[in-house]
Parts: sequence; C-alpha cells; structure tokens
Amino acid sequence: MQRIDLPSSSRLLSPDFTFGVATASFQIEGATQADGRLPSIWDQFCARQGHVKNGDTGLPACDHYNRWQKDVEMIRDLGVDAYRLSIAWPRVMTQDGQPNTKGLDFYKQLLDRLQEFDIRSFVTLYHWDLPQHLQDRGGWLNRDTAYRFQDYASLVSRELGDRVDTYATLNEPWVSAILGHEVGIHAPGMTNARLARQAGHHMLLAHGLGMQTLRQEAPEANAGLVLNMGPNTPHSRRYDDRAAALIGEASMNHWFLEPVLEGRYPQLYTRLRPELTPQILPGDMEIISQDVDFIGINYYTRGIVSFDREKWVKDHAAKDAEVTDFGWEVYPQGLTDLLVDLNSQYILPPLMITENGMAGDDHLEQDRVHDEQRCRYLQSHLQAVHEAIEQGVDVRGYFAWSLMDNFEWAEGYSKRFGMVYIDYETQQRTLKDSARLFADFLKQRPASR
Ligand code: GCO
Repeated sequence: MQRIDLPSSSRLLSPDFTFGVATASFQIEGATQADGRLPSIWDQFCARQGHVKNGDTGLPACDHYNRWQKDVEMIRDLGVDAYRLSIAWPRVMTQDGQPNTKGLDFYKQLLDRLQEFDIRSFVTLYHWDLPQHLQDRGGWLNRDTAYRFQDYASLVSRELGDRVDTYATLNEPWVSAILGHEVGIHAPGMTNARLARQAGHHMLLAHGLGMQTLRQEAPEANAGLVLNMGPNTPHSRRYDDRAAALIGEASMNHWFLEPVLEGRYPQLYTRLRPELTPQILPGDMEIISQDVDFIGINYYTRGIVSFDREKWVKDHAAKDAEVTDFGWEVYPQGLTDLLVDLNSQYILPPLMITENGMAGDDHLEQDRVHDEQRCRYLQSHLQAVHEAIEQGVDVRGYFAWSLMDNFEWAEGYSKRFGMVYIDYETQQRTLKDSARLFADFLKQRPASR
C-alpha cells in the first residue's frame, strides 16, 4: 500500500496541526426513537415518499447510539488528535425547552471517553436535524427559531461543561438553506429562492446568538462555524462566463462568510438579485459578525460554470476528469486555490478543513476494502492543504469526511464516504485501505507530539 508523502518541513507534520475524522448525528446514530428523542425534519423528510433514495431513513444508520463505545475505540486506534461530531438537538431538549437527561447522558459519556483517550472533541451544534416541532412553527423561516437555537446552545454548553474543546454553531448553512428551501432536495423540501435566503439569514442570526451564548457559558472553548465552499471555474474565457464564476462564488462561498467576517452580504449578489435579499432587522449584522475563533471549510470539489440568461449561473460537468462515485470531479488544486483566494480577500481567523473526502464504489472482499481512489484523494488533498499553507494561509487542522459510511442525505445509504466500511445488515465495521493509510500516516508523525 502507498504511503502519504509530505515534505518533512510541512506544517501538517507539526505538533500543533490537528488531524481528525468527522461525522454527524443523523447520519450515524440511528435509534431515532430511543430515550425520548423527538422527530426531526429529516425523519419527516425520509418518511415522505420519493425524497430519499430507496426510501432509506435514519434507521439503522450505523447504530452508533448503541455501539458508540466500540466506535470510540476505533477512533482512538486510528491515532487521530480530534473527533468532529454533532449533537442531535431533538435528543437533548424536550419540546418545552427542558433538558432530556437520557439524550444528554449519551453525549456526556461519549465525550468523557474521548477525553480519557486524549482525543479533542469538535462539536457541531446544528448539523441539519431541526426538531420537527420547530418546523411545524415555520422552521428557519420563523425568526424565532434563531432564539430557540440560542436556548439550545445554552442548554448544551451548560450541560456539557468543559468536555468540549471546540464548538461549531452550524454546519453548512448554505446547504440547509438552499438545498432545503430552494432546490428542495433536502429537508424540509421547500422550493422558494427568496425564502431560502431568508432561512439562511435566520441561520446566521442563530449562529451569532449562539456565539454570544457560547462565549458566556463556555468561555474556555473555541467557537466558530463551518461553511461548505468550492471555487467556481469559468467554463470558457469569455467575459460573461468569468462573470458567472464571480456570481456563483458570491451566491455560495461569500454569502455566508462575508456577513460573519465583515457584517454584510456580498454586494455583487444583492445588487444583481435584490429580490432575493432577506429582511434584515437593525442590529442583526452586528450579532452575526462577532469574532469567531476559526472558520471550518468543507471542501469536496469545484464548480465549472457558464453564464445563463435566466439563472445567471449554469453548472457544467468537468470533461475528461476523474470523478467520484457521486460524479463529483476530483480536483485537489481547487482546495489550494480556494484557500489562497479567501486569504487574499479577507482578514481570516485560523481555518480548519472540517470535511474533505469522497464517495467510492466500495466493496468488502475477504475482510478488506481496497478504496484505492480514496487513498489517492487523501494524499492529493493533504498536499493541497500543504501548498495553501506554503502560500501563507493559516490552516490549523484537517478532518476526513467521514469516519465511517453513513446516511448520505438524499442519497440514503447508496453513497459510501467512510474510511471504515459499514455492513448495514450486520453493523460490522471494517477498516478500508484509506483508514489504514491514514492511521499509518498519523502514527509516523514526529514523536514530539
Ligand atoms: C456536509 C455534509 C455531510 C455530507 C458530506 C458529503 O457537511 O457536507 O454535512 O454531512 O455527508 O458533505 O456530501
């Protein structure tokens, strides 16, 4: 098997660079009705026919709720420094805002075990599993949900105390706002472009209110948020295609970053599409733009775009490119380009790569999974992070998505992103070659750690 190769002087090999694996509650936990967990918008979405491939649901997922002890040992054996997980809001808070002790105990035990193993925890508060009772009152279209999120952040940070090293308020608000409210392929399945941006604004408000609370209740913890991003490459050198690339980036990459770092939405987009600009109340942008300790970047691929008269931006498939099982182009250079570009446009806090990985057509053969493409993907993307750091970007960590195969949203269990293979019938876990490669790499880092 190949080895991960980086220059010996690389910052990625320094003791203060964090390596981890990432998961999210709804994607791995299963046990959707255990111990008083309330329904979430994803339970509801899965139950509506035709929304999720093969009618898959949050059951069984990886049954992590019952198998967490072994899973944490598996994480330890990989040799990572940190584990990124998310808390299921509907597990830990009752409908009237009280703590659900049993749900909280699950996370307390898990986090205690991580601490025992000297693994730092990166906890995402919102990875898309909004309690359904809040959706019934308008969900993210209702401004009040941002305040309910603040209550939830307060409950979690008080209950979990110093077990958490780093909090992320939200994971990928672009995805939950746009795919959930404009494109309609994610919960809650709405299709209204203007309302999608309004939902996004309330998510940002939730982020800001959540930050205020975390600063008070968990002053020792780091806190920030996680955004999905990718560079947009113009389909041709034509002026209008290059303009489309800028518009695409404003509508996705900058739409959530600029408010947080600079307290305003990208003007390129608000001027072009004023009808989509959300309603902003006085004081909102101040709440949203508080200092964060880090920004998490989730990177999978780039976009290739051309100008379109109706939609402004039209996506194209990459020609003659290597793609993953999802059809996404493998384009590590895009990660370097993205990071360098952001660094030139903003005064950034430290960055973490909070997700990076790929779906593979993985098969279990004689207790092994030869995910050769994922091994190459890992190598080339770590190299891409290294190059961005060489060009001056302050990247402090890298989390592989994902620890194990799991529920891939609208794709159900059909797409496998894990470094560990899950047999959903037997719940057996098998390390893929990529997990072995990653573990070897982590163990060979200089001993000063
Ligand atoms: C994300 C998603 C993950 C997905 C992954 C692959 O944060 O993008 O949170 O949950 O599984 O991105 O699509």
